[in-house]
Amino acid sequence: MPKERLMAEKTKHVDGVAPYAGPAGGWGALRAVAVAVKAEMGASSNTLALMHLNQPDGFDCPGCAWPDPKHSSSFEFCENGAKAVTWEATAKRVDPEFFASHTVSELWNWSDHALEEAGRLTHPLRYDVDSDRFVPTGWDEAFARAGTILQNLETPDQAEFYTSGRASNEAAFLYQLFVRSYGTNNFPDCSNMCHEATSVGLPQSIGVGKGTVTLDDFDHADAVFCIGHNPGTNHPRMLSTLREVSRRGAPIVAINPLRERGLERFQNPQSPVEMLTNGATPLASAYHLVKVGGDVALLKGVMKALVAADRRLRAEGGPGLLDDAFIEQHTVGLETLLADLDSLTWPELERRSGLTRDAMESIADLYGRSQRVIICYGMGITQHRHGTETVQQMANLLLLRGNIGREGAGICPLRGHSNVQGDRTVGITEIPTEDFLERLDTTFGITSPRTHGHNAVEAVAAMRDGRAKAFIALGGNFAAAMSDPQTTFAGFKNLDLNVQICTKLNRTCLLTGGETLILPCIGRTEQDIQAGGLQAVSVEDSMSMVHASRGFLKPVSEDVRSEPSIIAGLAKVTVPGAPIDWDLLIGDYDRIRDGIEAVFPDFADFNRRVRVKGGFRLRVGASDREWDTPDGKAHFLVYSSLQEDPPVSEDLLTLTTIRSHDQYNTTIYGLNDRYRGVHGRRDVVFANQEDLDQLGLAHGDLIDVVSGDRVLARQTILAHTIARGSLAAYYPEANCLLSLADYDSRSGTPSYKSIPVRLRRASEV
Ligand SMILES: Nc1nc2c(c(=O)[nH]1)N[C@H]1C(S)=C(S)[C@@H](COP(=O)(O)OP(=O)(O)OC[C@H]3O[C@@H](n4cnc5c(=O)[nH]c(N)nc54)[C@H](O)[C@@H]3O)O[C@H]1N2
Ligand SMILES: Nc1nc2c(c(=O)[nH]1)N[C@H]1C(S)=C(S)[C@@H](COP(=O)(O)OP(=O)(O)OC[C@H]3O[C@@H](n4cnc5c(=O)[nH]c(N)nc54)[C@H](O)[C@@H]3O)O[C@H]1N2
Ligand SMILES: [Mo]
Repeated sequence: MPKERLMAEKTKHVDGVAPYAGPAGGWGALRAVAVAVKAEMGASSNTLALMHLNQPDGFDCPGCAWPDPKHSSSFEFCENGAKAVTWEATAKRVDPEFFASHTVSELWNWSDHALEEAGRLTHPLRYDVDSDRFVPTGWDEAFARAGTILQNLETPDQAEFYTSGRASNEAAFLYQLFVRSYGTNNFPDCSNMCHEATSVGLPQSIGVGKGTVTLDDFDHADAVFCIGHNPGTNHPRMLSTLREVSRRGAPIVAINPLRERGLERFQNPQSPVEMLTNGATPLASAYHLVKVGGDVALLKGVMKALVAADRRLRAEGGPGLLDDAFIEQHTVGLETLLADLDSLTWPELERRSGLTRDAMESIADLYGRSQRVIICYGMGITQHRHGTETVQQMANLLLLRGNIGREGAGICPLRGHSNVQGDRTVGITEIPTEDFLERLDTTFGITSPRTHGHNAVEAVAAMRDGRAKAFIALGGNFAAAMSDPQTTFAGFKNLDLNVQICTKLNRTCLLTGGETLILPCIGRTEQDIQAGGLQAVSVEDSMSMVHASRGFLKPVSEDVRSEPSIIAGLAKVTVPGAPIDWDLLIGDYDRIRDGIEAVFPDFADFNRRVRVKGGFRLRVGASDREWDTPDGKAHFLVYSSLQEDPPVSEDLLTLTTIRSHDQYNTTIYGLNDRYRGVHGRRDVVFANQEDLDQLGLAHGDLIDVVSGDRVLARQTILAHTIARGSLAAYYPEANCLLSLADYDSRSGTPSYKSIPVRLRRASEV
């Protein structure tokens, strides 16, 4: 393109779009916190809540699952953590008067942002068909209505019990106990849409579906790889860790189709020098714009280059780069991996990854020179049709140099919801092991069902086909978070019962089929008072640290209850014959923790250890080179061909879906995406300028995104720093482009981040 045109395009005015020149964090973050506090809390004393965030005696931040340094007295504070807290501790209320003045049909047309922004739910509600409104109901009546329908289903397998990852260990454990004593393993959960590729892929590779590193390892790593995650927005406290890594001079390699500010440079709001001099610490020392879905090719290219260098060094008589002793003692499968790498050609790897051979060799060179390497990754890796295999290729790369199970090295999946890892640990899974069920049955005197249950995709299919009749949600906004809203929304309309245990109104609450109940609960910030007094709950972070969380604000109203007490209420009426004293369990959560300890030996001495400052770490075998695989070895796993991921065709681009800086999953705090330079709007699609040129489109044009017969209409296309052939749009708006049938066959994760699409000019209306 002629230079003048390029300049003209770059400077062309598009409403609400202006590049952001600042670093991540810094003054921009402080301003954003002030705005969030003012908008949600006004002058209320709830602002004090922020002072209790992630303090030893305070509550766990509902924002993300990144650990705190020893969970000690350091005042860890981040912009998006503050937004999560102010959003929950808001002074706004959605009370019975609110529902008296808005019908459900009217609310359906509100945006996701407006629905949650209206405030906290204050009373249990049931849907009244005649007036098309939610009306207040009593707790006992609500439980009885739900219990009767559940009891009258032909089989408990007609009910789906969803969990979102904010639920505490205690709530999640009690929930699965209720559901299994009722008689089903139908546990679709948000993990099915998130890190399932990790939960399925890593156990096959290294014997455990969790990360192997601790925060201390970051102090010893010689290099850190950040693949497919955006810490500046989604794990902001991680920026302090990356900042330390960078200041020690250890390289950080970013692999991401978009150039994300939070991986480039960070101004630490807690560093007076950086703040006063307006300085910043550079983060990534190398940034590779991989094509969306090109990570398998990239990882294979890096391994191919590493192996080639290893062979060269050995041919020259020196030691190689592969860790022979480790491989010999701890692994199987190297030969198959090498054969696979040898069969691949560079042009193919270049075409698939969007990177040059030189780039892949440079990554391999750095990797080979570093003694200790950590690979961090997020949704950019897992939410693809071959997410599980991609996770396993990262494990392969680490195993080649013995980078698992020693100081300063390992794999670090960045978990999503603040307790999504803990929920899985305490039994939220549709595919329970026999060992676990036996212990659960022995401890509580029940007979758990043995048939495996539904994951998220299977739950929607069952609702679509009329095989599921009831949906109970412990948190979350399932219908908006899932792929294929067309099918999911219709599936809800087939139900006899929709129960939403939640803090705020959202789209899933409005999918009124038969009986629809909203059961409002307290959040992390609030006091949970039961018969035995003030209760604390526990959560597990991304690094397997379990610690206590105790809210201190007064609950939002006298008519909201804690999650465990709502679960107990449902259980008492649904399974009255179960040999479990639900009231006793919720009277003092120590008793629930005793139950957890009895079922999971890793929680030995739970009640004492959870009271120790900073909590305790659960065993992760691979961290000590104990491989909990059937043969006791770590496995190099081969993903034999570079399958079409996604299909490559001349006129198809690959769309990934991302979070803006102002959202928490389906919760839209605001309409800005500061670091990407977008303000007051979300109807945009990011594209590469050269792709736009080729398509005859310009920055700011109005387009439709088309995938088969699915259309995301009237979006503004923006030229952005993004890999060729790749597009990005915001979730959940873009979910309408993804069919329920598009998911990773191994883990069931919807392929939210590799949607094949075409662009067309939007028709004038
Ligand atoms: N403030 C805030 N915090 C959050 C959340 C939130 O919504 N808001 N959500 C929480 C949850 S549940 C989760 S799971 C995490 C999510 O945290 P992340 O994993 O960081 O989430 P995403 O925004 O989905 O995308 C991650 C990055 O992947 C990149 N990417 C997209 N496609 C590809 C690809 O094909 N390859 C590679 N290498 N990269 C790709 C995107 O450009 C983006 O930078 O954050 C948690 N924390
Ligand atoms: N296209 C696309 N789709 C995606 C993704 C993507 O990257 N792209 N990411 C996926 C991922 S990683 C995830 S984890 C899912 C998220 O899926 P979910 O976990 O189902 O969704 P959230 O948006 O986190 O849920 C928000 C709702 O949770 C409720 N809530 C908040 N706090 C509490 C609480 O303390 N207790 C209870 N009971 N309820 C509470 C509020 O009512 C709020 O409306 O979305 C997935 N969907
Ligand atoms: Mo997630």
